[in-house]
Amino acid sequence: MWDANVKDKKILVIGAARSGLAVAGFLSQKGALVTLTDAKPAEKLGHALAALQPYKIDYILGREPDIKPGSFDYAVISPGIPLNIPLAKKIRRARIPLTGELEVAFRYSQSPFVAITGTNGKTTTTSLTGQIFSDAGIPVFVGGNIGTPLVTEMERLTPRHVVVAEVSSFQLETIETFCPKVAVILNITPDHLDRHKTMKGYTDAKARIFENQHPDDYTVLNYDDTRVRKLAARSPGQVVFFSQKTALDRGVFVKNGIITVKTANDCINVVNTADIYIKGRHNLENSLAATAAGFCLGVSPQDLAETLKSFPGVVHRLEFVGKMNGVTYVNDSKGTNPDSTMKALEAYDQPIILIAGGKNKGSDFSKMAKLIKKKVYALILVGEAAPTIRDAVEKQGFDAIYQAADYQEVVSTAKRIARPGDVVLLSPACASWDMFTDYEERGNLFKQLVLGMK
Ligand code: UMA
Repeated sequence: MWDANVKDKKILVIGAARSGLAVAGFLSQKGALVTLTDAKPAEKLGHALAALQPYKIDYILGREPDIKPGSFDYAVISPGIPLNIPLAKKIRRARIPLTGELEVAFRYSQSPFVAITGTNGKTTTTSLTGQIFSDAGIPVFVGGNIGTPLVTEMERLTPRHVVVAEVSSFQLETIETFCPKVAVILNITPDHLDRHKTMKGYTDAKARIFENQHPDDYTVLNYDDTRVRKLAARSPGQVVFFSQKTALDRGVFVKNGIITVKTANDCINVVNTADIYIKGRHNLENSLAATAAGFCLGVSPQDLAETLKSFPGVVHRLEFVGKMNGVTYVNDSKGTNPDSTMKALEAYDQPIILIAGGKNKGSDFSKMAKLIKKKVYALILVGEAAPTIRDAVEKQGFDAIYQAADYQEVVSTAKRIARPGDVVLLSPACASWDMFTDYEERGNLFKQLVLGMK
């Protein structure tokens, strides 16, 4: 069991990137004796470690630390590192408690958490929910899987703040007491099966978001997603469903084109769906979830409506990059699984030139291939998963396929084949880790190359 007083405790932090660097600095500042380890040697970590110069930290880089019972009091593992690596196994065998930065942040927080998970839409819903609180005059901190580690900010925040945290299945795997006031699950479709192995494993990891809740906490669940709906029975909190399709007895739903909140005593119209700034079916799902989260914590229907009408969306998610020679370029680098890419394809009526490929996470591309056959004019493949996606689309009789070696070639090919009126859509259906540090680096390079064409 993690003790918040870490003075003189020996703590091993595993992974020296965003999450690990933040937690190492934080714990060192609290008087812990921190050892930071990473599989990469120092020279491959570049300037990353410079941020930790003010702290007294031991480094074990490019090799594994020796683990014996008692070598460390605790270990904190970064979310991207699978829990079945030999080092993690040794830590468990030595009975050293192993946790993650999300749990550490929660232990030091005085603020209620709104935690948002799901396969797709997490980032948009997290940003939108943060905006809802901020516009309503409630001090808010937005972080987590969205890219900003939570731990460093926790002690600055007061009980009046709300922490809106995007949480991933990876982060949830290492929680212990994490208990959000509001837990949101948007949807669950196949993703990260290379790590979780089965849909059951993946769903169970997501369901951990509400496992420590109490009866006065809220679990916001998507009624339209059967897998998510079924989780209601497992939640110790008050379940609040949201739905695009069904007028619920209680919950948040669309009726006659209006987002409606129905409670035991009231039925409130929040906003006409046509007036919501971010468009598309998937964004309506995100808007319903954010409305439910805001409503649970007392945001008024008027304030909810104002934000829904003005929130412009997030970068790397169906982000308009520019229009050149009549061709629209869209960056959806955050489309890192087939379901997400299918949602992006559904958002356009024009002919699409789709850029896909990257690191495959064990996904099945057959359903996406059917939609590609229906909606895509040309497919540009790049990265490790290119042959697998090619196989899937060829099985559907689709052959307008171009192969690119890198993103320079991706963009030059798109430019060469695009016709006025086409949409060039980067929505890779894969992680970026075969060629980039993360999807942001991939999206930024794409935007830079596209804008460089001007
Ligand atoms: N490493 C080892 N040993 C290993 C494997 C990796 O030491 O066996 C080291 C690497 O050399 C590297 C570090 O671990 O230095 C990487 O750790 P990390 O992958 O956890 O990356 P961080 O930069 O710390 O980012 C993590 C999240 N990354 C992942 O979950 C993969 C970020 O989510 C998150 O924003 C950040 O913490 C802050 O909370 C990114 C993500 O892609 C956006 N998330 C996945 C997704 O959204 O699909 C889950």
